Amino acid sequence: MQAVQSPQRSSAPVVFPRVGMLTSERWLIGVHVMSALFALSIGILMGPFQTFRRAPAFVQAFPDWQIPVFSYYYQALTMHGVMNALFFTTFFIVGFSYFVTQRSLQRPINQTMGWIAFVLMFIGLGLILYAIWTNQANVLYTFYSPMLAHPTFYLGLVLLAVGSWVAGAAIFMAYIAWKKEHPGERVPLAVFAILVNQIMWQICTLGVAIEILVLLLPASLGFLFVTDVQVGRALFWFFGHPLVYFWLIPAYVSWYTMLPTQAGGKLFSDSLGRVAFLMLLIFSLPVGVHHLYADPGVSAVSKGIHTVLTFVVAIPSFMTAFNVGASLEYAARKRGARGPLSWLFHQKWGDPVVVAQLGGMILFIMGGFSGLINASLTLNIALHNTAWIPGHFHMTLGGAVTLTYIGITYWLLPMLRGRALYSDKMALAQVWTWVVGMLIFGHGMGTAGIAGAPRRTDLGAVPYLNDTMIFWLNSSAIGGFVLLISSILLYVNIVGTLAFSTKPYDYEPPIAHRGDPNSPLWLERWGLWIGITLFLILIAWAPVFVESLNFVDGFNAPFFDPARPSPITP
Ligand code: HAS
Ligand code: CU
Repeated sequence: MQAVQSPQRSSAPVVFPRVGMLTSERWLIGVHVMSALFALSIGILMGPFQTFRRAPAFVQAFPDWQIPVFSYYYQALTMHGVMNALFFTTFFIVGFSYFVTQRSLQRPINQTMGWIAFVLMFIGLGLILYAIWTNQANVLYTFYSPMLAHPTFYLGLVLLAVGSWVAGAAIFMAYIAWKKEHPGERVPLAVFAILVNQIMWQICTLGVAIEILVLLLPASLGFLFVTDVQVGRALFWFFGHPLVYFWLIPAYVSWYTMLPTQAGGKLFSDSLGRVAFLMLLIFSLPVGVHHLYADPGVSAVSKGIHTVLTFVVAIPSFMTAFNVGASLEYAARKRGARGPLSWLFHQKWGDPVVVAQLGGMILFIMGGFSGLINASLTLNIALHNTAWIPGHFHMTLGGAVTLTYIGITYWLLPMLRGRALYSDKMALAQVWTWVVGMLIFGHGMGTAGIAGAPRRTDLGAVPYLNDTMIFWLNSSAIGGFVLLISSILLYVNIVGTLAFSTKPYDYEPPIAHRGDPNSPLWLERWGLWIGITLFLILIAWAPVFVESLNFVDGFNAPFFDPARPSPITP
């Protein structure tokens, strides 16, 4: 990595502060990043072992293979999904959002609120680890009813959500205070996006909060014995789709507001970025039924409405591809790239921070297009319960999002520690093994899924696999093995940076203090955008909940506890 030498010349409003952070700021952000990396270290390790279990070649070679937790399929899969998708992401997003907000607005985040939020989320992590580790929560990261987990699992989720709400409130407060002092000024694009993310999050988590507090927690405490499965699933996916953009937006913050400078250029259009983020706010919420296409309790009309809106929500990502792509092209041409495609090769391919983000984009091209295939109602019916879907989300969440977060970690962690990254070469090797491993894994899963291999099933020893499925499941395990190597490289470098790095930190992250004065101020009319969002939610979701409630006659599905069947099933 190279130090950023000078402010961006061509865009006047952008200035870089000295890095000097208060110790209290460092600690608050540091504990979030470390907790995220801790959750990831558990979740990430479970992944390759899942791929081994699902590979017939592996199961034949090691038929007696047993390691507690790792080899219990649903326990390990729950640990994998919950740690990676819910805890790693949320801790990282909160820590990164604090960093961006306070450095960009040059005002501190309320420390008391920040620490309260952290403690809540951290206790949540502990409770959930207890529930899964003791084999009392084999419900996967989507925790669909009528499966039931130990109360500590749901309490852990509640604390994670409440903690993240407090964190969001602290960010809103910083923005409101900044706005009072800077009337008529544009908020920097990075903070604009963080605000969009927090608004979307505060709205969507209401769905899952109702699901947990009304349907699941009372049942796991023994007060409720029956449920309505369709209502539970609708509440979950009201939250579940915006959740994926909650993960994506911080990665986009880096692609839009940091990568252009890191790559040696500038962002093509600040205003276009703002429009893309606003579209993500407005259209992320009314599309969740694309996860319920195979559900009998939602009408074809509702499915149709959500299909159309799902195609609309992909548009801001196409806009991002254009905007960020143009910025990368600008950077490369500034360095002398000629011809139509040579800009692709003139990137900073030796800088792990840049390469991690470019690698994320390469994976996201596959992830995004597979998402558009999922979005088509008819194609989805053929793919919904197959390995294709994990193929899709490992390219998006495991690819674009995780790799970008890793790229951010490669400068943020050294900055918080005050020491340079332990090894840039190791980081580069880590990024490339991640890209290659994820491509092999995702392609294997996708193709096995098209051939009919189911998802969420322990496949290694089942008798019904055909040769195509066997080949691609084995291939996925090779991808899993490459990802295992990548994960080891990641953690060796993290420990090295924290404990053994002796080089001083010399990398100044590109943080803008002011928004582009050319971007229209009306884009910051939050009341208007929230109003439109709520209106669309009403149109898109009210019929779904009415249909779901009417689908079966009241709450009549008995709960099922996969770990402890007897005490709760009536
Ligand atoms: Fe998805 C299921 C549709 C995006 C995550 N998705 C999932 C699940 C997860 C997930 C976790 O319609 C599984 C949930 C479960 O457990 O059941 N998804 C979409 C669509 C998009 C999409 C239309 N998904 C994401 C993102 C995720 C994510 C982002 C996580 C972060 N997804 C679905 C559907 C399902 C689904 C159905 C349900 C399936 C089922 O049946 O269960 C779109 O938003 C995607 C738009 C993205 C693009 C790509 C743009 C490319 C870019 C890169 C630019 C490259 C450049 C070149 C500039 C159109 C921005 C770089 C230059 C170099 C030199 C490298
Ligand atoms: Cu979705």
